[in-house]
Amino acid sequence: MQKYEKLEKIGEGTYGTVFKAKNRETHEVVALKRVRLDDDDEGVPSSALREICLLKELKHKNIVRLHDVLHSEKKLTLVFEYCDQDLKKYFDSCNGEIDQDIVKSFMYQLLRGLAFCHSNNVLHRDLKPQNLLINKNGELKLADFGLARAFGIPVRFFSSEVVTLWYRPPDVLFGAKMYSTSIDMWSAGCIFAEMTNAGRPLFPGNDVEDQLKRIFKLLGTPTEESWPGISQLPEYKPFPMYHISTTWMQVVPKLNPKGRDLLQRLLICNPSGRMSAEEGMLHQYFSDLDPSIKLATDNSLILQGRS
Ligand code: Z3R
Repeated sequence: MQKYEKLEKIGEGTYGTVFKAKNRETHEVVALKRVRLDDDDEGVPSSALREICLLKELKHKNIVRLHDVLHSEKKLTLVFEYCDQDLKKYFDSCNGEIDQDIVKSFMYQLLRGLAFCHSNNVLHRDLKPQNLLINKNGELKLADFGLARAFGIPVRFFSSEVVTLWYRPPDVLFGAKMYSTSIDMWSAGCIFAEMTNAGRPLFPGNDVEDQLKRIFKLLGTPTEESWPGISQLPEYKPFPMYHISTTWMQVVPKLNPKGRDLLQRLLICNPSGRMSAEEGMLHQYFSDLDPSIKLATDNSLILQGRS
């Protein structure tokens, strides 16, 4: 750890505090994340270490680079690429106004990062504005990819703050354990709506029941017909049959019709009906995206070794 000079604290993540730091030799600025595990005495499980070391090979311009994994005295510190701010802080600086061309650029980069990870069988499982990082030049990068598989998603942060349910899909809220890429696509939809509304969350639920109620009031309550197998999910419970009474125009007034179409294809209760990241990038909404964003050379790289 002498390799890095710790600077200011930049956030409280799901697994521990994040600090800005400087490499004493190269002067490179990085983000240090000290991972606190439930039972520090037991040390870091070898399965988690293996997962994390694979993440070092996940290299893409829309994924925050994991430079190094420091493991000593049963403690784990992850050394990440530094970015200027997270999307939540960016919203705060927008004062309720956000340029819809910036939303389009961010959404495209979010889908491109997701498409890359999903094509390498890596899921995020806890996407939210706090782990979408942006740079002054308008680049968006996804942080904390793959950490949920390595460490699990706790109910509370180590700091006892409650982990948000706002971006969680209905299948996971009903206890589904068969995680697939569709979990991240729901979160991407929630974040898309939040971006177009300059930081107002779409489904700010207080607990699992309230979260599901908010979703079903907007999208209609799913049935065995619209979602075969729903009633067999481990924590399924019936909900009143809500009728759709709000239009997408009311929900996302700043978003154009093509954007509303993309949003509706992401926010589908039945996970098998949700659009994939690859399909999302090809959606008509992006037909007039600034070509410099679309054309930026795909310098993605991943070493083999993951089944
Ligand atoms: C890697 C993993 C998590 C984070 C990283 C890098 N950088 C973060 S959080 C960050 C957050 C801000 S600036 C950099 S903030 O000032 O906007 N909270």
